[in-house]
Amino acid sequence: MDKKQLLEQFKDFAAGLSKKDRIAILHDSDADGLSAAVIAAKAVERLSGKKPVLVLTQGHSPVSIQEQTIAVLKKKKISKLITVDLAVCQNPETVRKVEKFARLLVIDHHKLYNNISSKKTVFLNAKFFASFDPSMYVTSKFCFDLFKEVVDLRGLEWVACIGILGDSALEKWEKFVKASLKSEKISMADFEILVGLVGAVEVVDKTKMKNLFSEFFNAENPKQLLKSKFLKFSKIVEMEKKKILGGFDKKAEFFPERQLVFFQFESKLGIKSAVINELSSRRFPNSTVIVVQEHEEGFLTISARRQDFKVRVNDLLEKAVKPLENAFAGGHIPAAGGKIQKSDLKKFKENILKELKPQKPKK
Ligand SMILES: [Mn+2]
Repeated sequence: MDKKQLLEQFKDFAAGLSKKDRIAILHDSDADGLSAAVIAAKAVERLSGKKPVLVLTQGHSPVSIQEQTIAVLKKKKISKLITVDLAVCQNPETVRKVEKFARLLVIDHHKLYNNISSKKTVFLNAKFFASFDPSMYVTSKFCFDLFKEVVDLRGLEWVACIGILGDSALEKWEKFVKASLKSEKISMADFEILVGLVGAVEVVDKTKMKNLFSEFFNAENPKQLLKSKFLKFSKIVEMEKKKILGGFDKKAEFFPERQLVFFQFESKLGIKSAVINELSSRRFPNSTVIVVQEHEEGFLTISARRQDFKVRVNDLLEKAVKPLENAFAGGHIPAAGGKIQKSDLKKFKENILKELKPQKPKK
């Protein structure tokens, strides 16, 4: 679809927001998703004169707008729904269900599965707007760029920065992030602490995400968030991550001819993203890294990373889980995830090895 046309649709949606509307924001629960939600909520408040009546996240599942969420939206009489950083286009039928009672604005940068644009839905995928890989056009920055066309968002650059760092897109937005560091008089390390804070709430107690959202929404600057009451969660996650990575050298499997690192571990915390991000960005940027963690009874969650883009790990995981029952996968070229039955681990591994062609050793 034409970028100019889409921008017009977006501007119409934004101009149509009013105090009479009951607006909800549904966001992914990672740093990019939360940051995008904060930016969208600020824009909604400034455009309509009223805060969104509902800001929510969901648990991870193959369906992007869950039945439970739709029920809540209905109950709260939502008339407009904005979703950010969720691959809603994977399940057009869920969008059609919401369209029965609300208009939608979908802002996302995940892989494009279906064009869900309709009379009731404005569908903005970063793919339509970026000349580079959309995984790098993180939703928080995309949201910021869109809404700043229709409302003054100056001073909220730092929120977008947290999403940029969370989705490993610093390389693409270095100038923007450095300018924000300077104007907020804050260090990169402090920004990283805030990224970790979102991840820690997601991992330790996701029900507190709405409280964290409020902290972000009400913060006058990022420095205030360095006093967040949820920093205690960050400590818990850091300790657990250290413990798990301590067992890495013993437990990891290496397939150098396939540039693959495979690591399975156990933890009570859903910590695989923190673990794999550390492995992939610090230790194996030029390998495909796959991490498997026991999740709920009988299931394993899977994550894959490839920082140099030489393997499309979303396609890799999708292909590897396709023949498996009760499994799903999806995401970006450099970062993807999913879930499989525990009994299918061997098959999953075989499928991965089949998909990854052995590389000639580098001279
Ligand atoms: Mn994202």
